[in-house]
Amino acid sequence: MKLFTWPTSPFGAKVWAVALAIGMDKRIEKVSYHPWQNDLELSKLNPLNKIPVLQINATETLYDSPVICQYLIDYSNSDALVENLWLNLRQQALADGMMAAGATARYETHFRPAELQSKDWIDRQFKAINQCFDTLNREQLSKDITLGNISIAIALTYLDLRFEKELNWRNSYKQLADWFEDYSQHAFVQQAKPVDYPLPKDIKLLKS
Ligand SMILES: N[C@@H](CCC(=O)N[C@@H](CS)C(=O)NCC(=O)O)C(=O)O
Repeated sequence: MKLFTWPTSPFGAKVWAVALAIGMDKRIEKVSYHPWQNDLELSKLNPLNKIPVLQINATETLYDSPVICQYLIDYSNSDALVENLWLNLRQQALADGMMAAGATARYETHFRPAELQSKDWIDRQFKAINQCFDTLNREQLSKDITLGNISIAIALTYLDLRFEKELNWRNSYKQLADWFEDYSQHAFVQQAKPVDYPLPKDIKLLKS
């Protein structure tokens, strides 16, 4: 199997963290692929032009990240990760939403021409992220290795990578900060978390 992803992608990192947690990493070859690369390879795999994509064989691919995670969990009989299914799916959805809001804010400042950027739009993303911090801070997050917890931990690593200063969340959400301090020590979080990486040279940014 091949996983098309990029080192900064939070969604790809979540999939990789799940793979590491359940020992599926050994079966997967990671392929670095940036979604803004200027060729057609990705759109053949995923018409949405997004990563991550899991190529299972010569003819079948899977997207998006919740589908890939569920496939890996089923494939390896790792049902314990989603024992409380609806809790895990909701937590994954919340974490994915935080990643999406973070990526949207990032795209606004890094891929959009300066004259088209909107501070209101970025503030709207940060507002949603802060509401999620608040919700998670009030939940009693467990220490278990679950899809929900892995997703939340990876979302927090991504927001730290991109917006640690702007969000400055730890003092306001102490219970969540303590949980993350502990949970992020897992090797699957440390090894999978998104890391900064230069853009490929052939990338075409948006023009006004
Ligand atoms: N819902 C998708 C989101 C994937 C996603 O937004 N990936 C980003 C990279 S982190 C991407 O490929 N963006 C390219 C684009 O939006 O055109 C998932 O969970 O896989």
